[in-house]
Amino acid sequence: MSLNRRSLLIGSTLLAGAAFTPRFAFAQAPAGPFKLDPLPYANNALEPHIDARTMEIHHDRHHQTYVTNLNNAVKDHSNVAAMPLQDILAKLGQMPEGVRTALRNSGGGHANHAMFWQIMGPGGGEPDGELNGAIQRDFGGLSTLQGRFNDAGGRVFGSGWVFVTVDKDGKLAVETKPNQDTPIMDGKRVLIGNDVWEHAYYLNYQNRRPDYLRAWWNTVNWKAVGERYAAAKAGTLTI
Ligand code: MN3
Repeated sequence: MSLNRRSLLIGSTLLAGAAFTPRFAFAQAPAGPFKLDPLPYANNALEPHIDARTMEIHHDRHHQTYVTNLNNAVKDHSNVAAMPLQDILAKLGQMPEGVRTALRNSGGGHANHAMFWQIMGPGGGEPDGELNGAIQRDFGGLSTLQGRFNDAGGRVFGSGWVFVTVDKDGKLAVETKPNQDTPIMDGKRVLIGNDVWEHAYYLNYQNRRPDYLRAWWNTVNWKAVGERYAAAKAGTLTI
């Protein structure tokens, strides 16, 4: 290796180290197979429907905690750590008993929130193509789907989620789950879901969950949902 090339490589390594050190120092996340992706838009991108402070706390603290606890749960179980999250969730009954509840709560929390950030975004548009056809076929229209979803989400007692599931034939259905459970635990796939834990809406809406449920539809990114629908039918949708 020439001296110049060697110097260049050392220089690059130092530069890369300098660039990455603050990020690791800030995140303080333990090593593990599961990662928190950054929000795919700015914290304030969903205002006025969801405020920037709620997004920041929800993503950077709540979701990070699920990821941290999930990594902690698998750290002494290398066979589980190597599994895709959707397989862990679909096979909870086969997971090591000592970490099964942690996998359920933190694994479910990671899957639910990763889906949640992905299906929201600014300038959401409206459902089209095959997805729109399925909504017409299974609900008679988007407003009926929204009404059933909001009613179901309003009836969740305590903390939980309301989902639209999609089966491999593309059929849609509304269902709810308590806590951080997900239809993935029943071998199903989630098209969309809304978080009805109070941390998702309390700063702006306090006890007015129905108002949050109605406003939330303004944040749905229908292009992303259409892609999830196509992936579900193709059998490639993971979480
Ligand atoms: Mn949440």
